[in-house]
Amino acid sequence: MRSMPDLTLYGDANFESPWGFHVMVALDELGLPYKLVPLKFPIADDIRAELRRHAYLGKSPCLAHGDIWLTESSAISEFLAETYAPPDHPSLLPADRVERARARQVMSWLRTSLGGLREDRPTSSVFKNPVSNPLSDKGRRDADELIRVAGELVPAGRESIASTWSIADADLSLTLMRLVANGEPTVPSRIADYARATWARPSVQKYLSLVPA
Ligand SMILES: N[C@@H](CCC(=O)N[C@@H](CS)C(=O)NCC(=O)O)C(=O)O
Repeated sequence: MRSMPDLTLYGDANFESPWGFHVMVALDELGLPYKLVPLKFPIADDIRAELRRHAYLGKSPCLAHGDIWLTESSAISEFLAETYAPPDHPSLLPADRVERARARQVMSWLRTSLGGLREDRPTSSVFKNPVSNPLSDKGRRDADELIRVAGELVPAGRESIASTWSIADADLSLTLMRLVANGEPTVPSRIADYARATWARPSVQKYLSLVPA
């Protein structure tokens, strides 16, 4: 019998971090059990010191895999994808080199852009309480750009960016849900359906079931 991996995730106690979402969905997609240590922000000094001691950065999410501690959500999911790879585990990233590069492009873009949209439509409005305030000019521009890019990335009739679902779809769908869950009328139904398909995955539904009210 294969031994259980020794995995501990230091994650956001409020379940509002898109990066925590990314790692929890990744762990669940791979079928990996883990212990969750919920952190309140700002991170307490003693815990930050412990994270820094092991992972250099005192940030969340931080995954401890035995004595390997990592922060930065996409570094964590890439490490998990390589450590728990097919055929024993589902693939977290596309098998095809070019599709994998595209998935990484999307993940990197979503971590460094669309700040106006993230501010206007925080994850709390997706996971907990929808909002109805109008988008700011920056939020509107970000929303239009997101809709344009998603429309090009996801071919008609497909529920994933690549030929198979990948963890980049979790990130893109969460970003789209900032609009869809708040009733934004300009999201084409094909793109809203794409985001909702990821939302219906057991990994995402499990995450949502853990979000405190
Ligand atoms: N780029 C990082 C973002 C990590 C991050 O900003 N984490 C925040 C919480 S969402 C944090 O740890 N804040 C506490 C701090 O910086 O002191 C990732 O993808 O994991």
